[in-house]
Amino acid sequence: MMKLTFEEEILRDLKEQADFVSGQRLAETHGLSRTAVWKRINILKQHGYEIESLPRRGYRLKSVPDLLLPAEIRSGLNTKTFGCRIFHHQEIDSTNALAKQLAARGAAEGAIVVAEQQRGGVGRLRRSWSSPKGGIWASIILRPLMPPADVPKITLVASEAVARTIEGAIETPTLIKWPNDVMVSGKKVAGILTEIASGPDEVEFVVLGIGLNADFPVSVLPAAVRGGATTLREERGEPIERTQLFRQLLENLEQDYLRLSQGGGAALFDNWRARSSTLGHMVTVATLSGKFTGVAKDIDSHGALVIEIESGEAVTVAAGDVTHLR
Ligand code: BT5
Repeated sequence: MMKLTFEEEILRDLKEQADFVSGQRLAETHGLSRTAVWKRINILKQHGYEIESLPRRGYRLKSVPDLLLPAEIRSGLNTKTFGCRIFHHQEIDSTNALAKQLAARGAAEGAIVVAEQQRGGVGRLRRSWSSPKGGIWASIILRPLMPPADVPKITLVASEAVARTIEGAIETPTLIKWPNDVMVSGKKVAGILTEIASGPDEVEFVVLGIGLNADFPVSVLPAAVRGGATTLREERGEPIERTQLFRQLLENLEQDYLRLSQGGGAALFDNWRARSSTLGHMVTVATLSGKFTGVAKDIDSHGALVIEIESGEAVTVAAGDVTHLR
């Protein structure tokens, strides 16, 4: 378990107690002055927690905001480094952009940027990613000890972890369209954008960006995107509690990332294959060097897609957009 900040500890105490908790008691428990407790309570209030205070009785938590606040995510989070620091923003251009800046300035592995909304969310090839309120828009800083050529494996493994988490939450089969589109009922519910900073032989850092359409109706997405997209709320027909989902996501992601780092890639790739909606199908893949049509046969050890084209020849594509033909 991660070390909690004083605010997080005070919050935990308030949550455990339906009634008022005295400032004196909070001060004694945490070795703080009563003024220091009061300051922390004010910080919590600024974050949107509704806390009642009464002279002589102390403090009582009235409500917790429906936000992906660090204190909410970190309480009960069972990870080693994922979430060691969480930078939360109400609104941001792109969590990946900020995470890259933080990583370049030395932020530790496992530090996360998360936002309630993005103004300029990005997808692959600089496409735009719609990021309204109610989603989970997050970027995790990684410092993997692997050659740059192996980084695509992280994306692949992460897409399986995202899909598994979603399937657990909504109890609906969740598949992956190569390389990393997470799909429910044939529609995209989550996407992943991995960005890398590296020298020729080693990785400086990786930013793993995850966009998950969680708790909003599809109708808030732009018309051009709506047809091919879905959200967890839409699929389940009721609101989705994001904090618990995000914690589960971080736990699953970290577990697989550590397994991959320790040489467990083969088994993780098998999990990906089992969830793939692409393998075995006739597909067209649009790549920067042209289009290929054929049967998607497998992924290679780097996660590239192997297609058998009409001539019977096998073509391997490292990146591209897949259309399923049948
Ligand atoms: C992706 O790109 O799927 C990667 C998306 C990664 C977004 C996360 S959010 C946190 C982090 N910060 C960022 O700025 N980005 C990452 P790609 O495969 O290129 O898919 C992009 C295409 O998906 C767009 O061209 C649209 O057609 C469609 N799209 C856009 N927004 C969508 C949404 N919310 N849900 C489903 N599809 C969407």
